[in-house]
Amino acid sequence: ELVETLSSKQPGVNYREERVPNYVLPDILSCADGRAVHSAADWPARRQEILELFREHVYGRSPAAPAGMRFETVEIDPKAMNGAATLKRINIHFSEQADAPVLRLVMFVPNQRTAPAPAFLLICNRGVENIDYTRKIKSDFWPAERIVERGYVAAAFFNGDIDPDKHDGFVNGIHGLLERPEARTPSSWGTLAAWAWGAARVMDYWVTDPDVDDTRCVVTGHSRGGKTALWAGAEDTRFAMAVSNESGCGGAALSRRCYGETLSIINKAMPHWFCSRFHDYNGREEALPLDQHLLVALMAPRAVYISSADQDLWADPRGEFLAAQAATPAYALFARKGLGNDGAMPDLNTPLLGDGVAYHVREGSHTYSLYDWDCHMDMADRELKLKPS
Ligand code: GTR
Repeated sequence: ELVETLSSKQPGVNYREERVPNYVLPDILSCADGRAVHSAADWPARRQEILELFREHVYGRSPAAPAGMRFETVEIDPKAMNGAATLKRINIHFSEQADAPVLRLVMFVPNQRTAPAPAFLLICNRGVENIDYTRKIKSDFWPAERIVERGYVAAAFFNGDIDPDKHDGFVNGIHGLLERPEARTPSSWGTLAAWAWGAARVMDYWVTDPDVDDTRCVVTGHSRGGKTALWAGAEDTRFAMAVSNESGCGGAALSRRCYGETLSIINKAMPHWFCSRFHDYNGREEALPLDQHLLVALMAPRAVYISSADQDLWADPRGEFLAAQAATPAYALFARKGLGNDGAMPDLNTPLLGDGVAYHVREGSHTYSLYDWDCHMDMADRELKLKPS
């Protein structure tokens, strides 16, 4: 029924499984020169090759942190959330220029703990109000109280602090600060890469913060934020886990399926998100030297969680599941089972918490819900806190 409605509303967008083209996914364990990857010892070289493919063809190449970066403590309130947490507001500065972008990191550190705490970092793409540090505005999009209750630092920053979510010719935000537009190439970083770069700068700060266990940090995001979280986890291996909620096209969903949102649609609507070379594959997904299962594989052997919503067909839940599953060979190199299921998509509201890789599809529409957060934290509990499962 949903397929019928969507198909009639969006002619030209495929919502029918039987119309998914036949495709062959690039092999995770075959190097460009034809050599096969046999063991964990072979993985770093192959991983580097895959990472370069994504930099070159999808997200673009990002610069290093600027030498002048500094961390400013704006506020510390040890009695936040009725005493449950310590609020820390940290501004990450990239330059002394007056108009330079500033990443305003919000953190609630659980007060009930005996050691540095593991952390969840949300790359917030839904406005600063959803990460309100005064807690006057609360939303399931960032259930900070619940995250703290479960023993994690609830941390977030607004993506717009790093780069505006519009096609401005890359003259504003961090692009404007760190590069000259005329020096851009087809593989220069786009806006998703810039947001992911912001997450890495939070990690730079966290390694200096004794409240945070920097070996147990999770990067997460929803939709465009979920695409970004996967790329952040791929680029920065200091993240022990990445979570992609309903990230869809250019995130967890396989591009070759051309189901729901496609490359042509996304690159036209959001020309600033990816590197310009990605646009060369509009309508020619089969020519891509990669697909998004390789992005999931870049997390191996670290943990990754992919989640979908059954009404969010635009993001291709099945394509997201198949990418998570297709990453298994990379995990197998480390004697990890990955999703480790029998090949079928799990039932609705039945999270599949595998060994290193997790997936769920819940009932409902396109949003980051409390249910999603709880499942993601269940997986983090197992993968990072080593609680008996
Ligand atoms: C849409 C876009 C999706 C998804 C979504 C969101 O406009 O087509 O890829 O990222 O925005 O971020 O909510």
